[in-house]
Parts: sequence; structure tokens; C-alpha cells
Amino acid sequence: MNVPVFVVVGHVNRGKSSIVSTLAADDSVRIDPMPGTTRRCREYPLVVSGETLYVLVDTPGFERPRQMLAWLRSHETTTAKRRGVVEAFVAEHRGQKTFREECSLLEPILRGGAILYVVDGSQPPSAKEEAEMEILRWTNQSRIALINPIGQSDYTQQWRPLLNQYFNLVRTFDAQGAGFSDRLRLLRGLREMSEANHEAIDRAIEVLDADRAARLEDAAGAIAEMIVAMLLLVKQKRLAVDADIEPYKMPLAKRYYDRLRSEEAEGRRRIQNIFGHPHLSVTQERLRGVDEDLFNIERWNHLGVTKRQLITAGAATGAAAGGALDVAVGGSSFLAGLLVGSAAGGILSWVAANKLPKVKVKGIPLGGNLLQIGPMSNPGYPWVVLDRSLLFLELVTSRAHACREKVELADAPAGEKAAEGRVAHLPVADRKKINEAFSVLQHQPKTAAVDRATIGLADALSVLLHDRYA
Ligand SMILES: Nc1nc2c(ncn2[C@@H]2O[C@H](COP(=O)(O)OP(=O)(O)OP(=O)(O)O)[C@@H](O)[C@H]2O)c(=O)[nH]1
Ligand SMILES: [Mg+2]
Repeated sequence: MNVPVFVVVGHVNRGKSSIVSTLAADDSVRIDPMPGTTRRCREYPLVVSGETLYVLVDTPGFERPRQMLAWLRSHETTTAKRRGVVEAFVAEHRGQKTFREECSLLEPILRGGAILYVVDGSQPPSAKEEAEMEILRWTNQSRIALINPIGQSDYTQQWRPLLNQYFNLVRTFDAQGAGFSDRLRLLRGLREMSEANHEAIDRAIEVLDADRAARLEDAAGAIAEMIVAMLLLVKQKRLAVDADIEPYKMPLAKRYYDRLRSEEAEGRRRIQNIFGHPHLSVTQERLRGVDEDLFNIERWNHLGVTKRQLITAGAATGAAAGGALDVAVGGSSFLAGLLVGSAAGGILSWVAANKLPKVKVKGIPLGGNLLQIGPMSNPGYPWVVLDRSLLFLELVTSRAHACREKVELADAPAGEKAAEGRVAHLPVADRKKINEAFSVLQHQPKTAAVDRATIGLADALSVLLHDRYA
């Protein structure tokens, strides 16, 4: 099977390299606001599990399309021989400075690459671009036009009829906003455009789908392992019987909460690597630490719920007190599920559930004291971590490789509408399975039960991620 080659061409600074970066899932492609960034052709293969699915060729932009077209016209004999004239042009000007960019971008096309012509939908068509399109038509290669909206203005309506005259297919494709499904949709379009590539593109779509599913499964495993490590974490310090305990408490608590944060950071690095975004820079408000209110909802709105809802949920659980676990977990608010495992329903249980671990002191039988903090007893904590993980994963999985800006996963500032949480919208059955695993991990932290709960959690997350993001 031939590997399809797509040559990305267009005017300077129209987002050609951005499209290459997104379609090849490669953030090493140079993208820059300065025109003329790409000086020579470069191939970017998309390789999945050792198999090259297709190759993108990044090219410099046209520099002198009108002069080139004038040359072509002055050498034209018959319409059928137009491609030969383009070949003659490249043969004559290769290595010369004047038409360096034109020769460079036409060579991979004349070798058989399909054309992806990129225009900026936020700028009106120009005479130069009409000349470019005419040149591309002369090559007689299969070709598709991509309208990439760079700025705010929208000239799509002017572009479409014009592009339709020159290209087999016209699509809008936002190089920086395109997610996985947009990439697949474009691939299907490319399949229609070029019969020679049907089989290879079908194969590429199949491999990409399977690869996506495998990555989501890996991510589910990474999130499960991270949450388990956080829930089971314990920090201890042994002190001689006459040692003053107080100066050791805060440093131990700090080590504990720092470690929780670094577990989360490590989990995120794993997710970034799984989805091929190692350089993505995301900031988010840090997880709460000792003596901080985990659910200070005025600031901590990632769960997408208000304090009023929390209290109502607590009261609802109180009303159902004595009822089965299912009643609480199956309730319309996930927070009912949050409260499962705490002593009683009602506001009091909610307040009790609010507490984060503090350092406790135990006597050691042979003398001395043991300071200990952890494991994480707060039933809401794993939900908070899961919610943050889902938001993070969503960001990473939907990120186009052309988008290099830093992102902030911000909490809603006080008084503003709550940022949408994710766990609040999970199907009840999923929430229940996850809750069961959390509950085992927090109440029966014995090896066999932990192993089973970790697997159960990874499985539940895997189904959930597949349903939402595959
Ligand atoms: N907002 C937005 N900006 C974009 C998009 N695509 C490209 N850009 C920006 O446009 C500028 C040029 O993008 P490149 O991908 O380098 O364009 P190019 O056509 O390869 O440019 P040359 O190599 O110089 O011809 C960069 O600053 C990009 O960040 C897009 O879809 N949305
Ligand atoms: Mg470029």
C-alpha cells in the first residue's frame, strides 16, 4: 500500500505549518507570526506503532505567483500539456533565487503528492491567491482547499465559490482548534478526493481509532493509579519520648500535602505524554493543603456546584439516612454519593466530610511517639481529584498540536458562575462504580482489596473515557 503524501501549500503566513503540525500531531513544526518562517520543504510522517499512516509536506509560501503564472502562460501550447509546462518551469528555475519558493513547493507535488491549499478565511481573496490556485490547477494533481480562520473577520462566503472553481473539495479547517474528530473528518474528505489513496486512508483511520482507544485506556490506568496513591499516602515521623512534638507537626503535614500535589503533577505528566503533548503548559489552582477548606466553594468551583447545593445534598442524605447505599449514590446529585461513607446525613455529615487529614500522635509501645498524617479519609477528595483530572484530560485530548499557547484551567472567581465540573454529569452507574472503588480504598486499605479496587477504578474510568472522548 502506498503511503499518502499531502503537500500543504498556500500564500505566506496562512497557517500551512499549523495545519501540518495538527495533522501530523507533531509540535516540533515551526509556527510563527513572521511571514516566511518555513524556508524549505520538510516531510512530517505520522507514525503510529511503527506504521507510517501518511506524510505531510510543509512548504514555503508562494512569493511570486503572478510572475510565475505569466511565465506558464507564455509557454503554454495546449491545455492538455499544462502540467508539462509547470515541470519545464521548475526544471528551468530550480536552484535560482527568483522562484526559489515556487520551485521548492511544486517539487513534492510533481512527485505525486496531493495538494492541501490553505487560505486564511479572515482575509478576502487576492489576485495573488487566484494566480496560485491557477498554477495548482495546471499541475493536475488532486487538490483540496482548506479555509483556516486565523483572525476574527469572516470572508468564507467570498472564498467558497472561488475555491470551488479550482479544487475538488473545499473544507473549513481550524488549524488551532481542530480536535481528533475534526482530523478524522478531514481524512475522510481526503479519501473521497483521491481514489488512489482510498485503501491507505481507510487503514489510517482504523489505526488512529484503535490508537486513540489505547491511549484513553492508558490514561484511565494512569488516573486510577494516581488517585489510589493519593488515597493511601501516609507520612510518619518517629520521635524520642522526650522530644517536643509540636515543631515536627507542620513540616510533616507539609510533606504530606506536597506529595499529594506532586502525585497529581506526575499523573498529569503521564497524561500529557500518553497523548503526545509533552510540552503543553497548563496552570491550575493548586490542590488544597492542610488547614485549608477543600470545599471553599466561593473559590473552588470545579465541581460545578454551589454551597447551597452542598447543604441541600447533605440534608437529602440525612432524609434518606438508614436507606441503602444505592439510594444515596443513585440520587440526582453526585454529592449524595460524596457523602456515602461518612457517619450520618445532614449538614453535620457534610461538615465532617469537609475535613482534611491532620497530624495525629500515637504512642509507640517501646517508647517514643509516632506522628502520622494520612491516609486520606475525606470522601470528597478523590472526587475533587477525579474532576480535575477529567478537566485536564479533556483539555489535553482536544488540543491541536498547532496550538502552542499556555492554558489556564481557572477556578471561577468569587461571585462568578461556577466553572462546569465534570463528575456532576457522570451517569449514575459510572459514579456508583467509581464510588465503590473509592470507598474500598478509603475503608479497607488491605492489599488484595486495594488491587481489586484499583482494577475496578481503572475499568470504570476506561469505559467512561471511551464513552466521552473516543
Ligand atoms: N488564531 C489562529 N491563528 C492561527 C491559526 N493558524 C495559524 N495561525 C497563526 O498564524 C501565524 C502563521 O502560522 P504558520 O502556521 O506559521 O503559517 P505558514 O503559512 O506556515 O507561514 P510561513 O511558513 O511563514 O509561510 C502564526 O502566528 C499562527 O499562530 C488558526 O487557526 N487560528
Ligand atoms: Mg510555515
